[in-house]
Amino acid sequence: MTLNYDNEALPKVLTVENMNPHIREMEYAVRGRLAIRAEELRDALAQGEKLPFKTVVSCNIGNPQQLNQKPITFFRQVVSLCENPDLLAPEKEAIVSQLYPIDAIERARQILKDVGASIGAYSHSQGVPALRKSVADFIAERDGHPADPNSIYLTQGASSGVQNILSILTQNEKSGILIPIPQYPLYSATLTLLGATPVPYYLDEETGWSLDVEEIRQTVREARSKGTDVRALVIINPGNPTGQCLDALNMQDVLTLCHQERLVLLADEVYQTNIYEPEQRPFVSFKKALKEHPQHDTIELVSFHSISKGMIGECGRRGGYFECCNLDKGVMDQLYKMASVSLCPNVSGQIMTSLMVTPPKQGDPSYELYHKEMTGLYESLRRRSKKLEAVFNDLEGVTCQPAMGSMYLFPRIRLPEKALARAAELNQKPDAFYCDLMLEATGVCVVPGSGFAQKDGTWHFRSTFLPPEELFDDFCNGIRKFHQDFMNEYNK
Ligand code: DCS
Repeated sequence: MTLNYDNEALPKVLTVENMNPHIREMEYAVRGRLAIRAEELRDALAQGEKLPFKTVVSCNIGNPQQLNQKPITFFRQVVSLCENPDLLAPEKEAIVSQLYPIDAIERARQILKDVGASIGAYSHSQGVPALRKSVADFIAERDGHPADPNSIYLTQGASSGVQNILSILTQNEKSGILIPIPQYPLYSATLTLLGATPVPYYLDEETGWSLDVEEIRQTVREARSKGTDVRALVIINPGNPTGQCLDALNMQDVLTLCHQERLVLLADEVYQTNIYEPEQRPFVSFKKALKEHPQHDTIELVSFHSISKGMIGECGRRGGYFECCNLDKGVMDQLYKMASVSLCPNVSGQIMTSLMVTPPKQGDPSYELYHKEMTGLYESLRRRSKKLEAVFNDLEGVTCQPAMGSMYLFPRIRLPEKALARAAELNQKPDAFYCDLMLEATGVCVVPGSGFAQKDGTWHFRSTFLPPEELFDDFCNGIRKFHQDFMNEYNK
């Protein structure tokens, strides 16, 4: 018998046709086709190709440090000492104390003690207990209500927490999860992967992307009458891609709805410090709102936070947490089993999560610089959000709600008939057509609204306002000129 080792002749065992169909069907526009094209253009520029622009600007993703945002000094000082504990040896003290403030050195020592072994060792599957305790203390101080470290899971970004919670929540294809439209596509993608059913509810653009509880109730009842087992409600607050912040009264109504309709509430609060109208619309966590609700002992809530956003922007480090309230004890055990299969979240991400929740305090040697960096970044983000919003609202056929929070604007674009016809000819959605042309003309990569879903017949795109302030005017002018040229071309 002769064995055939000729690879060419053998069909592949695994093919796109026989792979997991849920993965094939999954879509994630934030890093989709346009982002891939942006990388090609970046390579072309690096190789000296002449294009109508000098740089590619990735406004498709909330990834601040990719756009030159500086990391917070204190956080990096502590993690660098944790990564290289040799620097903490007594004989190095004289040198190291010249390079690092004493509170960074002390903090690193404390963290290494808390972690116990090397940070290269697996930790507790839920996250290092002492680091979880620091998260619990932060929540208690933020909300004025206690938090239990045993109800907290440290995670690799909020993403892995959301994925785990959606997995445990869904039983089969009838299991339905209410997601906002527009939504952050982690939710739709994960539900596709799990073979469960997204149940869309719509945010109202005209009223600043507000959420109508009675409309959600109708949606639940309708979905249930058609056989969908609606189990949970996802709320992204502040919103992505829409930037709205919920008010406290509205939140109480949401909790009442969850109680009456028997829904688990998933509160995605990763943008909780990106709040740009704090007097008018301060951030209120759903944990705090829950504690002030008559059904505070029964409503099941999971809330998520991350080190990727805020002024920290440590996206690549993959850290975050979720807190569970009022979940069934048996479900909590199963959740622990799930986490244990992945052994543990990465320890560097856990350390950054603990630093996010225990920054230097007033009076500490690092406080002044920390405070200056944080407020500088915050003010700059706020200025950039207002500036870009004004630019969008000034464009012909464009309207844009302000970002009360988050890192994004989601302008609505009304495209001329001729542009709609051209997009149809190319078999493209009109917003994708517009965003493609913007990228090719300006190097600015944004995401078409269709990647987040939107009300039928409306078209949008999402842009971050993260390009650095010194380049921001050029960035705005590029968009302005592109839009004028586009309208001139298609309005003729
Ligand atoms: N939830 C929301 C609402 C998000 O916007 C993101 C990331 C996440 C969760 C997950 O982030 P981490 O896993 O990093 O914590 N936002 C993506 C986006 O829209 N742009 O950048 C990433």
